[in-house]
Amino acid sequence: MAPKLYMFDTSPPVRSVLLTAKALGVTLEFIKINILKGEQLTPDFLKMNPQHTVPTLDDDGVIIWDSHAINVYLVTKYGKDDSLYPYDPYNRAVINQRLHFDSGILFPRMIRIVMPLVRKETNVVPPEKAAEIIEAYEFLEKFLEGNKWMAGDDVTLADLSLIATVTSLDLLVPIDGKKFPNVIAWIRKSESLPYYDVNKDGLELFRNLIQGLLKS
Ligand SMILES: N[C@@H](CCC(=O)N[C@@H](CS)C(=O)NCC(=O)O)C(=O)O
Repeated sequence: MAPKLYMFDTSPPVRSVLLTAKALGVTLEFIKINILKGEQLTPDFLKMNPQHTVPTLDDDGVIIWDSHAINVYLVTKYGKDDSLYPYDPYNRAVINQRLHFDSGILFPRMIRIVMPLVRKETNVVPPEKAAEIIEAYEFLEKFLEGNKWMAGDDVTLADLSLIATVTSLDLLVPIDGKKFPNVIAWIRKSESLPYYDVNKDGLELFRNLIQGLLKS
């Protein structure tokens, strides 16, 4: 039985799981939850995931949430090798640092911009919140110095998590190619990955959502 993924297409963490599953060749059954309509707040969903977030994975009764935890689980359980999350302690530590950066810094900074827009409390990206994103781009630019990918010479989970967030952030706080050439080059390289297409549809929906919420 294919693992079930509770998902919402525009969500960057959901798209990182789509990328990981496709990279691994794992087929998922998709169960769409419209978080804009509060469908993640039903008693049944809360019983499964009290944090009421997508993505949430149900693999034959094993419930996992948080995209980073799901991605590590998918590689560990279904990966033919460890290339997306190598066992080497140093390499894995670098990947973990990038995953925690995505989870603890980048995504929360994005949500602090997106939620007031979705709640229609504002129709702009406030300069102080944009500055936090620019600072995060500076970190990413440094991560890529001397590296082909986010955590070294090969594509890893660090890339598959961060690309979904960064391509979404670019729609809120455009990435200046002159200041951040490494980040732009990494995005272009990621776009040529054979499984990148699964980031595209949700990203377009996110673009439409954001364009409808920002003052034109
Ligand atoms: N760190 C989590 C973040 C998940 C998250 O906050 N997802 C958002 C959508 S992008 C969500 O489900 N929001 C609905 C809610 O919090 O009720 C992950 O990586 O999965």
